[in-house]
Amino acid sequence: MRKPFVAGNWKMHGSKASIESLVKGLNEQANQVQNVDIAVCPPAIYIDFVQANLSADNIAVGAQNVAEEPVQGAFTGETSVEMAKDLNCAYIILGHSERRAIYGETDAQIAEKTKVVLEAGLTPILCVGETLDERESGVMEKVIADQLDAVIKVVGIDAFEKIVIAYEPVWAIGTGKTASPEQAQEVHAFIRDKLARLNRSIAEKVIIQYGGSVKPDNAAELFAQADIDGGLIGGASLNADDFMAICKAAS
Ligand code: G2H
Repeated sequence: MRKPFVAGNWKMHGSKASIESLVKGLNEQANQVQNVDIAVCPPAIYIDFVQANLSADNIAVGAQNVAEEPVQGAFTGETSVEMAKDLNCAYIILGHSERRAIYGETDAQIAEKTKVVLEAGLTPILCVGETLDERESGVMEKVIADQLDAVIKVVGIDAFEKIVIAYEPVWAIGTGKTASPEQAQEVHAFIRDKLARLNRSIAEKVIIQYGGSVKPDNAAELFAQADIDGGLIGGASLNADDFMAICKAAS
């Protein structure tokens, strides 16, 4: 019922040369993947270059973050959602754990960014997830519920019809450790149940991606879980063969 969605989060990786070759690989293989929504999220400075080189019409482009200020202004170093829209981005990753942990983004800021992205007509990919400490001390569900509640408070539950959620356990990000399919499924079901208490039909439709060391050899098992609707892929999205293998595993 839900169409799987796989997005590549390139983080702060790449050069014109490496991106040209990565996009060439994606163009060559994209037609092998059916019935999966696909996006790539390059560093902002390369978005236009990716758009110029990407010929695969089943791959959308997104950004990894935007400012809370939607349009323009004196905000040195920031990128607005209107700028991302101007470059034909369809998605914006928000609240990635690296934004939360390294740049101090708060639940309230992420909620505000979600609002401006929705108002611009783009789709937020809202990241939530717990640290290892939080998991081990038994507050995992509370942490994830608080991250979701902050956004629900600002945009309302109905807006989740237009939001993609990415569950990314912080301890599994870029570490080579993946949540087991059962561990991931348990949290995905928790997220869907939480939303269902507010609006069952939206909860059934919302796409919940899994992110955290997804690779070609573990993707199929993760995506086979009932509440896992695709993935947000970091390291493995920098290799066209690996990323396309993961996209195929979602179909
Ligand atoms: C988690 C993920 C992509 P990786 O951050 O957002 O990265 O697949 O490298 O763990």
